[in-house]
Amino acid sequence: MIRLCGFPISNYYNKVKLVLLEKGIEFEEQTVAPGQTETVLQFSPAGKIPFLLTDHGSLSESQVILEYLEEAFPQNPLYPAEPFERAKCRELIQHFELNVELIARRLYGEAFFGGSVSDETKAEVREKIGLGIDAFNRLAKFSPYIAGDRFTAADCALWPSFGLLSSATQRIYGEDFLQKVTGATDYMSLMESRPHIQKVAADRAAAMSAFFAKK
Ligand SMILES: N[C@@H](CCC(=O)N[C@@H](CS)C(=O)NCC(=O)O)C(=O)O
Repeated sequence: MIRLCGFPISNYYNKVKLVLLEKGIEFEEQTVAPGQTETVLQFSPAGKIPFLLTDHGSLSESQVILEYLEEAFPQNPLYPAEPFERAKCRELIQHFELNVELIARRLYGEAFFGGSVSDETKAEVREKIGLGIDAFNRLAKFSPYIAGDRFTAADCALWPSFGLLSSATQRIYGEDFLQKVTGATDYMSLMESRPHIQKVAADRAAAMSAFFAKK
């Protein structure tokens, strides 16, 4: 049995959850908050979520989990069959996560969690996200999916981050940086018509209401 641990407000959690749903893998969800506690560290050595519990042991890092799921459960493949196309699909994920999502994440403390971010950081992040999005625009196809005419792991990985990029930049800069991603508006509408995206979005909305009600 596969158990997905973490919480549904996390884009990386939702990335793995979408893959599990799209591939039709049976799984359970367990709410676990990230943290430097032995309860988490024994399964996820940096204290981050998501992590996976499998019959063979635990696995951390969402992209590693995606690769594992694709190999262990070949049904409903989420990567192209041809090696170069597979690599291009991974290239999209890596570019966006490293050069946009990880940079935008520096805003999340102020955008979502009541913290504050310095003006210097905001200016630096604005510039770097701009460069990251320019790079991503050179690669992304949106025809109609991120990697081309098939729904792939790139859609599972990046759709959850697109929403966060959009809300965080609107809150911090009063400007929606997702609009700078060419084709993103039509893409988001297309994604919303998919049942598993709808499920992940509904679970995320419920988790967010519960999370912010507690604060
Ligand atoms: N590279 C990791 C990133 C996971 C990550 O940053 N998760 C966040 C939640 S979205 C977290 O656990 N943050 C707590 C922390 O950084 O200590 C992955 O892909 O799984």
